[in-house]
Amino acid sequence: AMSVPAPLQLTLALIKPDISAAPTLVRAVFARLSAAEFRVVRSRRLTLSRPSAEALYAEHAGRFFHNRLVTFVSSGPLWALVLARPDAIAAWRGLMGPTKVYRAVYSHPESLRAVYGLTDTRNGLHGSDSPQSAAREIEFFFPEFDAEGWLERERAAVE
Ligand code: RTP
Ligand code: MG
Repeated sequence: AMSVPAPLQLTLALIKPDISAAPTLVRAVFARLSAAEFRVVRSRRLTLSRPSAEALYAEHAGRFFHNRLVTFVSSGPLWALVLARPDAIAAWRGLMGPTKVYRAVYSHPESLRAVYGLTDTRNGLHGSDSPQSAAREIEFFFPEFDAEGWLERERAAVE
């Protein structure tokens, strides 16, 4: 019997300034994500202004870490990536590991945050946490990219 592949999904990944400033680390992250069978559908390197970082993380306004988070993500270059894979949202969060680096180190020592994260804030990477946030964040970084059209064409191509 033929197995039915899970449908492709898109997610938005960020390589944060602690990693993006170091080309060797960026290459290591790209090697890990391609080994995990993610496809990089769109990518751009950019530096966010502080107001843009505040807009990106508006959901965390009022949290105790909001100011240090916004300061950090606008402090240097980012890589923004649209990643495609079956179950991409959960798979990318799994590859990143837990938010807090000390947890990542103890419970998921192979995860990207365990290997490359520095602190709870400077944890190297971001991944969308739901289909809704993936759509919002893809639009935020790639307003010209037609995510639904891309998925439709990919699905049609495998049928
Ligand atoms: P992300 O949004 O970056 O993928 O991370 P996440 O869902 O795992 O974590 P979230 O709760 O959404 O937090 C967003 C980012 O805020 C920073 N943070 N710092 N205790 C702290 O200092 C603290 N807690 C969170 C991290 O950069 C986290 O990824
Ligand atoms: Mg989050």
